Amino acid sequence: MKRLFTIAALCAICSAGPAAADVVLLADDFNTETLALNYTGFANWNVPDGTVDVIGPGFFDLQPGHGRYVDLDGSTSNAGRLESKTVFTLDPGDYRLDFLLAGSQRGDTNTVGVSLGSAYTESFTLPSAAPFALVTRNITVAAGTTGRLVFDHVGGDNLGLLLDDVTLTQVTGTPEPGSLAFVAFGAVGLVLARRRGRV
Ligand SMILES: [Ca+2]
Ligand SMILES: [Ca+2]
Repeated sequence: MKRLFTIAALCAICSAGPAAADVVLLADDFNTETLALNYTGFANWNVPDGTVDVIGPGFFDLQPGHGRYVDLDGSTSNAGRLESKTVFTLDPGDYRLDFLLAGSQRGDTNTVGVSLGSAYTESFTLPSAAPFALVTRNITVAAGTTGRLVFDHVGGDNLGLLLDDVTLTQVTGTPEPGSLAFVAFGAVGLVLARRRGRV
């Protein structure tokens, strides 16, 4: 009978509503944007300075296999500033920024400044041949602030770093329901094993 109660308790844990999980504040693979030079029609981004290009299959596809993506130095000899339309409210806590960045693939070394309000700023310099590689940064916000996510490319020779798959996540630190169930399973298994040992 006791075992039935234990199993019932376990099932209650398994079927409990989902715990608060990480919150995706922005996720963009650029695949629904239009292939175009000096593009400004982004769903999630403004280009308040310089220009950027959206390239991909059939249109200057410098890194095949990633759908559409952004050349951060467009075609007006004035490198672009790609700025999230959203001004994020950053409460104290942990955040994670992920994006793919590649070299220009056209023979030059390039630099982009990446920032999230006053919470984070970093400069990336990549050689021409660097393929798309994932950049992940864990950002801890100590005092609440607000800000846009910005990719601000340096220079202006129409050959820029390539950007794709940008994701900004608020990390809640709350365990996923699956991991809770896993812990519960372990505990119940231990209890049952001990009981069997006594019998
Ligand atoms: Ca893409
Ligand atoms: Ca360049």
